[in-house]
Parts: sequence; C-alpha cells; structure tokens
Amino acid sequence: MAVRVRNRSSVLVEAKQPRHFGRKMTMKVLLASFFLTCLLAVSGQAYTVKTSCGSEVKWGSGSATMRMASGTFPAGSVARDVMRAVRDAWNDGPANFNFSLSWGDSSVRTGNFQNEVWATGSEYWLSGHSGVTVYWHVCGSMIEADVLLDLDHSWYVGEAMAGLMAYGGTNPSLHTVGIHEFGHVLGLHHESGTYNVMGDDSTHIHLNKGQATFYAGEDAANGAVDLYGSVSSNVTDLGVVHWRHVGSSGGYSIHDWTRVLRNSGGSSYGWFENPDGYRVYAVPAQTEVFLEVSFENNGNASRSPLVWYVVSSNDNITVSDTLLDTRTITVGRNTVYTTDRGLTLPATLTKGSTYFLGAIVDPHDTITEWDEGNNSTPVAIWVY
Ligand SMILES: [Ca+2]
Ligand SMILES: [Ca+2]
Ligand SMILES: [Ca+2]
Ligand SMILES: [Ca+2]
Ligand SMILES: [Zn+2]
Repeated sequence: MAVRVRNRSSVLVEAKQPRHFGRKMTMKVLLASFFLTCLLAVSGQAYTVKTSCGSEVKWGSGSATMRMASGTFPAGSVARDVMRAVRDAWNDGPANFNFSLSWGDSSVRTGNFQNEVWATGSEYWLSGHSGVTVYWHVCGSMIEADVLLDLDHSWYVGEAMAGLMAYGGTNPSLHTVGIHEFGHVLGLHHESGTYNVMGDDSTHIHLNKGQATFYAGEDAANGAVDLYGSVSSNVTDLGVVHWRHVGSSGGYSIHDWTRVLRNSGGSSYGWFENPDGYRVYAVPAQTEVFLEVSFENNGNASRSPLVWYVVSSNDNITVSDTLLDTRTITVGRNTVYTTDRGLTLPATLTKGSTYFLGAIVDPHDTITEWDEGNNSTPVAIWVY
C-alpha cells in the first residue's frame, strides 16, 4: 500500500503482484479521496467496507448508472452481453442497490462527475494492471466511480472452462474482473479472509459440465447488504462450487480447489492436473473418501436445502447420477460454508478410470431460485 499525490487529490494505491502459477493478472483499486486521513477499513465481518468521517463510503441513492464507452462496447458486441451479466450478478442479489448501464458514451474521462467504463492503453491509472476502479467520495458520499480496463489485454468473454485462467486459460475474464470492479463501484474493498470475488476473482467461479457461471457470491452480497440494506422481497439463490479459501496475498483472498480427503477435516489424497483443466484426486477403490465443497446462500434469508452427493462417469453432475448420500445443510447469508462429507465409493467403479464426485443443492427443486444453474459441481477422481 502506498500513498501518492496526483492532481492535488490523494491517491491510495492497493496493488498485487502476480501469483497463481505465474499466469495471474495483476489488479488493483485506486482510491482517490479528498478526505483520505479519515478513511478506515471495517473488516469485523469477512467482507470489507470502509468508513470516512464516521460514515460508510457508498452511494446515497442506492444506485449507480454506468456510462459505457462507445468504442469499448459497440452495439451488438459480446462485451455488451458480458457487462449486462456483470450488472445482473449484482442486481439479482439481496442488496437494495441497483446498477444501470447506459450505452454509447463517446467522451469518457476521470473527474467529470460521470461513472464510466472504458478500455484504455494509458498506464496513468492502470500501472500495468488489467482493471482498476477510480473513485471519489466526500466524507463517505460517493461522487464518481470509473472502471478502466486494459486495452492491451486480450480479454476472455466466454464461459467455457478451457478459456478461464482458473482452468488453464491465458486471458483475464471480463466477467470476473467486471464483477470485481463493480463491487468496488458499489463500495466493497478487497477481501482476504473468505472465498470472495473481491479477492482473487479469477478463481471465483461456479462450474458444471465445463461451463462457468459468474456471480457475486455470498460474502460480497452480505457486504452489499451491509451497505444498502436488503430488498424487501424474497430473493433466493443457493450454489455449490469446487473452490475454497486457502490464504491471502497482498490483501486479496487466494482460492484453491476443494479436495478429496482421507478423513473428515483431514489430509488430502494426492492429485494430478488433467490437460482438460480438472484437478484429479487419486483414491483407492471401495473406500470411504471425504468430498469437500463450498456451499453458498446468495439470497436474503436462511435456508435449509437438501443436498445430494453423487458419483458420475462424466463432469455433468445431475440428479440422474448415482446417489451416494444425502444431507440437509442450514446456510444463512453470512460466510461461505466449506465442508466435507464421507462417501463410500461403490464397487461398480472401475480401477484405472476417472470419475466425478459431485454435490447437488436442492436436487428436487423445491426452492425457487433466480439461478437454478449453479446448484451442482464436479470434483474429479481417479480410482486405483
Ligand atoms: Ca461521458
Ligand atoms: Ca468519469
Ligand atoms: Ca442456485
Ligand atoms: Ca431450486
Ligand atoms: Zn480490486
């Protein structure tokens, strides 16, 4: 963390060095504040917001319109679709905050009292990073927030596993970086202690059948509710992912694959990386192994969904797969619930073959959710 002065306003720089298999893109947030000396981080909860002059730094209106640069987001472009998904990732959630997008802004710059999103080749704000949010507030009241993306990067705009850095792809995802930067716009800061898109966004992904779902996540949604309150209507989404929090680097949470364990809470079986992007755990046949996954409640009320644990011959986890066990979990909207479950591998599994253990939340679909597509996820095993 360093403090610099530019254009007579103080600039707080939070930067991160490349990590994660040497392919990680660097990202940072630049905070320009006229009252930097009273800026404090609040991290009693897992998510992180900041206060200034005794007030949380946020939008008084509970909404923000982002003006999208015409050159970066031309009509009909996939980039527009991605940014609509980024908007919806926050708007679908439980917080009483709403993003709007306005297309075709042909004149964008910092410090013009307009919230804007554009790609730039200038390193003045980017300083080598793929995305930054630059914003101004006066004593906690947000005035302007701009999201700048590095024009010189090739961005991945798809949802296929192979294109994503978490699974061996090479370019940053406009989905995950966009959700991260919009989180800054609404007032969230970097989070290091929980699986959270405000940490390492490139590994904050739901995946099933090789297709990703991008989302804000339980802990970030909880932070947004802290800032803006909850919507009065019931909004519900449950999810399960094969990622978990394992540590922090430069103020960002670091995530890794969930594991297949020898005992509950115990050590992991050995694994290898498959060329298809999966981490494959080598497990002995007809043994009780402990599958670890992370459950999230992205809605605004506590839920107690049924969970199925299955084994599948492919990476598409569905209710048609072989049922191994069931349980009921209770998940409030607080922090992500990473937990393991003992599963006995059936004798029908062939030694020397790859299978996928999976968890399915709300398998009978008795709970109506805004996203029914993030309720199951695979973890690969190789049986010996
Ligand atoms: Ca403008
Ligand atoms: Ca601006
Ligand atoms: Ca769901
Ligand atoms: Ca459901
Ligand atoms: Zn950031």
